[in-house]
Amino acid sequence: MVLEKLGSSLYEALKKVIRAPVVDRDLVKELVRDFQRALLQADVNVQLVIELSQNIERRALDEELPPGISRREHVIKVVYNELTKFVGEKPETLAIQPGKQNTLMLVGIQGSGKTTTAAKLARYFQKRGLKPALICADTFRPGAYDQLRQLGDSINVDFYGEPEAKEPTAVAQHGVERFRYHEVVILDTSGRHKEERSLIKEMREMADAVQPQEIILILDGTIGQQAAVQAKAFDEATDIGSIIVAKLDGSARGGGALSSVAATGAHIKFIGTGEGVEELEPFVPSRFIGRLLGMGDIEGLVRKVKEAEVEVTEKDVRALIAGKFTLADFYQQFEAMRKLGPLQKILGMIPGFSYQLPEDDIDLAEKRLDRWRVIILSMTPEEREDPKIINASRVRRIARGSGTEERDVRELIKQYNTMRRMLRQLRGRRGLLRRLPFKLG
Ligand SMILES: Nc1nc2c(ncn2[C@@H]2O[C@H](COP(=O)(O)OP(=O)(O)OP(=O)(O)O)[C@@H](O)[C@H]2O)c(=O)[nH]1
Ligand SMILES: [Mg+2]
Repeated sequence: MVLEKLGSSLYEALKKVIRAPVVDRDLVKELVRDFQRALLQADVNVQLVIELSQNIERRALDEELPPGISRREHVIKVVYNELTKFVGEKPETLAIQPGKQNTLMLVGIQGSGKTTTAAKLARYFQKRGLKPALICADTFRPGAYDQLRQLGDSINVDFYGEPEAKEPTAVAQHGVERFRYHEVVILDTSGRHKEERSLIKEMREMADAVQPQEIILILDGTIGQQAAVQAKAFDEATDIGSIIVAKLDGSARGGGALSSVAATGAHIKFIGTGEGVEELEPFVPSRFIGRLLGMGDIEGLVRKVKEAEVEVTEKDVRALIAGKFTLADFYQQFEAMRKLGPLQKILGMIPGFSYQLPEDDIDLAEKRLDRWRVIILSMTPEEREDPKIINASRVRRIARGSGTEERDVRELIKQYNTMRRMLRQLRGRRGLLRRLPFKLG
């Protein structure tokens, strides 16, 4: 897999920095050269490679070190930042309004992966509790109807198509009408050769007729830097809202496709990583970079660099470990966690103690946090001080009062108990505070 191959060569390059006894100018230059080689081999655009490596070199060598940060950590942080900037800072998702019909129209040239991606998207939304439907508006390729119907059947998603029809726009309209109570209606369209005017015309006509919430361009990741050219051409012809890059498994040119499309400022929302319906991943730039760079070690180091910038005083730590740790404290910890708060720091840095705070998509975590806020607000002060007293009937009352489900309330209490147990264990370890591997106060 190319991304892994690119990743492993970037990682090998970084490892030199991690292991070197001293990080000096020569080593940084060597790192930059290794990076250039790895990126060029993965088909990343030369101009981009030059820009990226110049930025890394300049910042790694010239920037002043923040207090408490070694040159080594600084270089790693710079590499991580620059790579993240390179593919986009923030993850983007498709905006779907639950309870409404959201029509997504997939377009792209022949064989780019539209039909497969249609089914993957349906599966993706189905797993998130939304009601999807699939429409085959490809009247061009024989077999298109059966292909999508079978995919729909395999994941139990409603399907509409007209095997004998000649007018794709009419089929699309009928389908969208039929599925007016479905939340995510996915329109699979036909592909042609990229030069064909008729494809663009058909696309426009259909978009005018069904007014999709979003037109999604499916690009084949194996075409490398050409992907950016295609993205531009489609974008000029119609209102492309999002991009999905398919076939990023197995492709030797995946690095080129992703980086060049990202560089155009287009919104890549998912990547396809296999033929199966599950093989669709939200495109999260930072995670992608983490993976490219060999994950664990690097992320840990980057985190350490960031954490060093968060102030934790010895008093905070003592209070947290020795204190009562009520539900209200717990809630505060989660709020703080959004900013990489002390608890994560303390737990994460203790040798042999690797509890990870739940790390969902940031989005989900924030939704959960909002839910916990209303749940905790619906408790009485006694319950907040002493959650042990929350029995089944109290759970019911709290759920009703906060407009949540009983299982949400129970989940909150469970998380709280886990964390409280851990803090108690910490308290039991003698001399812990002295052993903490970071400076306090
Ligand atoms: N390895 C891999 N193969 C994929 C991926 N997505 C699609 N494919 C394969 O690519 C081929 C074309 O995919 P389709 O989904 O039929 O492409 P399409 O754009 O609908 O093609 P037309 O309808 O002919 O325009 C199929 O063999 C798929 O199995 C992916 O992410 N990884
Ligand atoms: Mg198709």
